[in-house]
Amino acid sequence: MKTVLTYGTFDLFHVGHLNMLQRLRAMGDKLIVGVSSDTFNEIKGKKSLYSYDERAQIVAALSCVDEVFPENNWQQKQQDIVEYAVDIFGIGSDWQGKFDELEDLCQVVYLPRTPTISTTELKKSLSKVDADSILQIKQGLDSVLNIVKAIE
Ligand code: C2G
Repeated sequence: MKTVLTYGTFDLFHVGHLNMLQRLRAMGDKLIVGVSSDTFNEIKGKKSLYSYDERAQIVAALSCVDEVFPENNWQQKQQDIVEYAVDIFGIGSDWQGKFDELEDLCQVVYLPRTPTISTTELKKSLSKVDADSILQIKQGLDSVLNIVKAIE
């Protein structure tokens, strides 16, 4: 039984997250995921739209994920690897080299991220849509106002 471990925030779950989890699961027989707690997200400088419970529920529902637990700090990885008898620690290439010290405990792999999608970009495009809609409504109101003024 080969156990794979990874961590992440997984906010606004998208295909980049799914690709990573499915590829990691394919490297072994069991995939365990440490989902960043809301408190740890603040330490990471991330503000999630979904709470830890919602993000953990979504990740746990995936057929490629066998177990989910909270990631509360940077330091717990060594203990988690021992506790879960992890064979492979894997994470995206955006973390290249950052967790090499774990090689004393298990194999460490960095897999390429899925390009052109990220939670940050999703948030930006969603907020932009709001701004565009407000602008359209304002332009509509301005034209109604001009018509009213012309009639007066
Ligand atoms: N990911 C990806 N492709 C994307 C976006 C994300 O492969 N387009 C991967 C990341 O590389 C990471 C995982 O999906 O392996 C989760 O990404 P995030 O939710 O952004 O998590 P992150 O902030 O990287 O947390 O201690 C480690 C940290 O908790 C990792």
